[in-house]
Amino acid sequence: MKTLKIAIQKSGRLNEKSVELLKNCGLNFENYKSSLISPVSNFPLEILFLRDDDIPEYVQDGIADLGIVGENVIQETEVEVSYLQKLGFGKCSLKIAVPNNNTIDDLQQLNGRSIATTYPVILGKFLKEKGITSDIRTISGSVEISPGLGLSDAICDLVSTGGTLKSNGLKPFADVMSSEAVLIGRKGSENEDLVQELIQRIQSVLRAKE
Ligand code: PRT
Ligand code: ZN
Repeated sequence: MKTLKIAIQKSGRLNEKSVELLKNCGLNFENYKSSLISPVSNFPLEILFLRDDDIPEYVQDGIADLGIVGENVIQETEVEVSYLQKLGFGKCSLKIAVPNNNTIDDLQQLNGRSIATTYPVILGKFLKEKGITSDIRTISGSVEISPGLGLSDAICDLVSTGGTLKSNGLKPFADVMSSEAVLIGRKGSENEDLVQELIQRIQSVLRAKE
């Protein structure tokens, strides 16, 4: 029989909840921090532990049949995958934020301004839809310190509690997208019996939580 592969985050904000969800589905596997692949002893499934950024492409290319990753990462990588199930954790929003003392109060005022982000694809599409031309500065992290350093007028980053914005003297200004962890599959994988079986187990775990 075929063995499915599911890719989940190795460490980070989605790791623990992803492992918990799979365990609650009755899947038995070891969760060693050092291993990159863990076989499931009671279901034809292997778990791949990866950086979240790599998960959408692994699934698109069929190296993994399934993946658990934030919608923000899927949209940013522009892959062709099937959305199978929203999972209800890892909730956050991608927001544009500006310094507290800034008088920008209308999206159009972002015209000609610079915005630092690690999400240039999603931000670029959002601004284009609104007819705004800003200078998108792609950086790889610590986005929230960039206005204070004079590197940009605004930022576009993920927000959950809002604490990080606050402690960096920034205020949310516009919502770009909301996101949560989702189960994705290789295109067409949803027609396979094993994938259906797993989706059904996940859905009953989610229903039991309601
Ligand atoms: O190592 P790897 O590449 O796998 O992980 P990562 O460091 O890229 O991602 P990680 O673990 O930080 O986040 C994984 C996913 O969790 C994200 O892609 C989102 O889908 C989701 N998520 C939910 C968040 C947040 N909430 C969140 N608050 N991801 C990041 N943040 C950061 C945000 O960037 C900012 O720095 O937390 C800070 C803001 O948090 P608050 O609570 O102060 O608003
Ligand atoms: Zn990442």
